[in-house]
Amino acid sequence: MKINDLKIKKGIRINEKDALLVVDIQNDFLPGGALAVEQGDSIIDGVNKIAKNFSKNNAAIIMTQDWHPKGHLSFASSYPDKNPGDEYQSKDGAIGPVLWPDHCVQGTKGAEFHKDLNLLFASAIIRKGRNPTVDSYSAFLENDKVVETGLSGYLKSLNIKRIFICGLALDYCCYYSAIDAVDFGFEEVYLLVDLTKGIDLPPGNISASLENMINKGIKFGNIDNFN
Ligand code: VGL
Ligand code: ZN
Repeated sequence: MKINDLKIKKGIRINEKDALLVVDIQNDFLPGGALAVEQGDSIIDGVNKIAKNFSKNNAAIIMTQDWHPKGHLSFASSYPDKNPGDEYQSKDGAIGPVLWPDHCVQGTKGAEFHKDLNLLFASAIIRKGRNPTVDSYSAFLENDKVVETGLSGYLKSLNIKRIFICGLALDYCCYYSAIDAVDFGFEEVYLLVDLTKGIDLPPGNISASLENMINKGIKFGNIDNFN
């Protein structure tokens, strides 16, 4: 499945039961960063625009920040004989399916939001991946599928029904957040396809994740199709 072949929902009207989830627009995921997503910087203007639109319509805006301790077990450098990009899956699912370069280490420049990302409209910032032995791609649930970040409860207490996801990376943090949003019972979950870019590791991962999202009932939007 290719992004250009997805069916895009038209005429979305944002309301106060909607939430925009802006995923990991941090220096390390942008060109020049440790785990750079190709063209990741090209989405920032659009994300700022859509955030302003959500804010104007009294919707919630949540940003996430990958926030690892030094020596995190998702880093290839934590193993004597591994390189970034190597396939690796821990038995409990906590780490994998690949290992990463050191990235988004707490307190470093790489972990900071990109300077052009407008944080003004965010009502909450969720930091994830803080457990040294468990990764957290999803904004809702750590990779062990047990420990929650608290985001679901937060959004439910705000009576949020629809979730719109943008940011980095399409096939990791956006993908897992979208799947979990459905599993946590939110009525409609959208990926904003022109406001996200993928890593595609292992190769083919973007296509496979789009396929899985379609099968899960996730919908697709873009910035031009909001009223
Ligand atoms: C991410 C890999 C490792 C992401 C975070 O934000 O998609 N990907 N950590
Ligand atoms: Zn990470």
